[in-house]
Amino acid sequence: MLLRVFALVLMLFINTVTAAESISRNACDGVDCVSPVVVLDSATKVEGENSLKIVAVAPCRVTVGRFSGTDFDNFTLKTTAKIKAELETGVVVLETLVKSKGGFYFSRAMDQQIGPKTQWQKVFTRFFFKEKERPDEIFVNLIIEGNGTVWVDDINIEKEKLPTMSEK
Ligand SMILES: [Ca+2]
Repeated sequence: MLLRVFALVLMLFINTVTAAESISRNACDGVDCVSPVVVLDSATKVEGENSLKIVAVAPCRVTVGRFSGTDFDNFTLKTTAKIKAELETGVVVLETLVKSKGGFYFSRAMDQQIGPKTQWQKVFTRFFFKEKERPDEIFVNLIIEGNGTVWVDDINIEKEKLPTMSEK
């Protein structure tokens, strides 16, 4: 009996709470509210014709490079990128995200954070692969922990052979 009364009170409470009034709405007919915005920038770059300019109004993670996997055999995957920041707040961190056997694994350059205001700087991450491991896909991401503008250019994926016991 007590349980029934409790259930009735709970239902009345839920009905009262769900009588909400919309105060703002995004009909998703445009991209004005989308962040970050990524555009090509031919004026601010370190190589080639453009860089990627990312304008974020809120903290976010954005993929700026996507590479197919390769066979690794006792190699280290080194990702390098050049980054420039004009953030209002916070920093930007380079991240390598590896998709392998259905899972995602990351390496972040936490010791090389860029920002809030920094000129072009080269940063890197390292990812160690054991023998016969093969990443399906490699993603290069920027984690923007703040808001403002970030540029990225000249992203490279390198394979570094680890020294063998006889080379050490
Ligand atoms: Ca470029």
